[in-house]
Amino acid sequence: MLCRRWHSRHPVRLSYVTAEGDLASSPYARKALVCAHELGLQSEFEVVSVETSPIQSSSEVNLANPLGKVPVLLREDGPDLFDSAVICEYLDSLVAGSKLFPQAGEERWRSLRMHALADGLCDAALAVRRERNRPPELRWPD
Ligand SMILES: N[C@@H](CCC(=O)N[C@@H](CS)C(=O)NCC(=O)O)C(=O)O
Repeated sequence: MLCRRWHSRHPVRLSYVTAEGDLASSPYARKALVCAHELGLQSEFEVVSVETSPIQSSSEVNLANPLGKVPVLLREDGPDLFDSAVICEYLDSLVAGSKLFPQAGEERWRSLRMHALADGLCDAALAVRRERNRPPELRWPD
């Protein structure tokens, strides 16, 4: 656990991967944290750092998310939430009047389109990192 600050207005825990001291090596977790910052909610959370990957599972993460992936939002007043897109929308719903994700109309499709683009960038970043972590003799030449 890296951060034990706890503000109970929104009793939730945001859980994400770390590696070598990097606070948010998961791009999806980083995206959710950006939403939390944009909404002014960053100090409302206790952030828990958990190592998880396809070859190293975490029982804490598995309990909260049957897919075994981070980020997960642990809530005391409802089921834990995943994945990052759902967490981002949930965080948005906590702030009255501030809508990163408008509920209807063309603005909603615009924001969901941008979110899909962000997820695609996360997918690409993860694919690059996984490839770089493979032994050199097992990597694709380019
Ligand atoms: N679609 C998910 C993807 C989450 C994801 O792939 N997280 C990775 C870390 S970047 C993970 O936990 N991987 C563990 C595993 O694949 O077992 C989201 O948006 O939250």
